[in-house]
Amino acid sequence: MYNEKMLESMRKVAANREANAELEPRRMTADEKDALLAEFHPDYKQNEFAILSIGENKGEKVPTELCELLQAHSRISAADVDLTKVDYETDVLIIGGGGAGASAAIEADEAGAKAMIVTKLRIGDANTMMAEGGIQAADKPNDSPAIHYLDAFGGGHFAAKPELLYKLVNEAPEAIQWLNNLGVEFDKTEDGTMVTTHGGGTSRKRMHAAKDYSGAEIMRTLRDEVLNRGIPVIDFTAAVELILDENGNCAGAVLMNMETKELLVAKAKTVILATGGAGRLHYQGFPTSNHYGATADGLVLGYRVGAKLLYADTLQYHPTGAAYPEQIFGALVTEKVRSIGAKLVNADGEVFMHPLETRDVSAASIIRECNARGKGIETSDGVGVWLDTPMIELKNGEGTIEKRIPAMLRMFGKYGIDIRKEPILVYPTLHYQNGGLDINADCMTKVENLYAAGEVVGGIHGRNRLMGNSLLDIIVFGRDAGRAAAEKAKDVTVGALTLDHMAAFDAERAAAGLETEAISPKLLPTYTHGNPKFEAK
Ligand code: MEZ
Repeated sequence: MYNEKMLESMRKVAANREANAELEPRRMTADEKDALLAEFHPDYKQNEFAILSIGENKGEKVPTELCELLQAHSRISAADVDLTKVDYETDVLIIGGGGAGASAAIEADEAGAKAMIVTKLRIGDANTMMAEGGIQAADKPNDSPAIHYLDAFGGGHFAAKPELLYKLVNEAPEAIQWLNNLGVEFDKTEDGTMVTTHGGGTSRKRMHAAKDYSGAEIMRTLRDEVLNRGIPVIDFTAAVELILDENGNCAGAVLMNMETKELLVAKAKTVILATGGAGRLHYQGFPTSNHYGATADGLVLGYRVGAKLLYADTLQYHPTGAAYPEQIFGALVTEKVRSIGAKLVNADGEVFMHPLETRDVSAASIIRECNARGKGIETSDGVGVWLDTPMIELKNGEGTIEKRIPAMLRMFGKYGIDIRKEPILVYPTLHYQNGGLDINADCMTKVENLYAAGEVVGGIHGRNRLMGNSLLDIIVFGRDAGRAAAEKAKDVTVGALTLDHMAAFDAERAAAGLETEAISPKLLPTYTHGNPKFEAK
């Protein structure tokens, strides 16, 4: 357990708790934030990025690990695939079984299209399941989509695509109602009013939650709906290459059975990529809060057929990943812990920042406290700062933690840490890819009939995302993509299928003088003996 130095620091935290609970730390100015980010946020470490030599974003920088995958060789050779033998035929093919994929499938089905989900793991094995603190929607009298827009636009450094953010905030209240009607058990007061809280960077309380397992509750409901509707779900089957038709339109995917490695052909009128994020690439050696399959597959598949990326150089490091004990290193400690009253405290028991700055600013502030100011608490695995959880009950009364954040109580309780009585150690963890595939307001990429929804998309949030806007975007854009792809499918006649883009991409790589042995999509992370926690090769 804790060594003497940690215990001594913990005593300082306890001694200052009452005074710290009363403190109202000031928010940073815009200039202070800019300076902090430039010096301490991982996105600004130039040597961790590489320039793409081929593809639609040639000349732009992306994380080194992603660059390798985007320029890699395919897992298959075109000669291994008989495109005349079609194994599955559908109107709308949805690649990915998380919240965005499930929402898309439900709406495509609702619109009368034949929809089918393929997923390399099982439906619900996705980052949606891991989201904890809530989902934003401006549906209270003191709030509006316009205020929601301003919060998100500012939090994302004014870089969000306006037409996408507009849809996100305007369709949010209806998205909550849709989920509520499907059966999501949102937290409500006795009269049925939804309980809402703040998140980092929100000017109104608009975070709707199901305790601190909001994503799991939403995914449970969506999965039930998909299965109840009888929508086919082909699990343990990965998409390893997209298929175009002779006109250059997306027309399906080559699938690979994850166990037998058998290759299958899925032909479709429209395709939706809903493959999620990339945390398991462990950029810059960070641990991650992401699920096991988050390996940037959709970015690779889309990029190879000519889709464009937007802001692929910007990642989100959630400020509070568990830094101790090592069994849960990097696991998400929901922002809701701070929303309901816990503050971040350094080794000397000092509150060093406002607890609800936006995520990039909060993460950079913690990194500065530990690495430049020497005020972190050293653990066997690294360093962290305290998140003073007992402060929650000091402010809100006994029983609040069990009622509002029971999953946190249980996660730390398993290792003998009672978060009602002791603070916990946290440090930023790789949580979200802010960037991804560029889409238009109809959710279509640059490639005709190829749609995208969820974390694989870039541009909705700009260069930083606010808490709770991801659970929202998977629902809003999942549903929109499902409807749009179903509508489009009505007018599509698929031409002869081809994998010619593979040879073209190989030729471009060769012409650029690029030599690589890398193969993508990665599909699953590799954990080696050298660095069992984060190495993904
Ligand atoms: O939006 C998120 O990333 C989220 C809800 C995370 C959390 O802190 O709970």
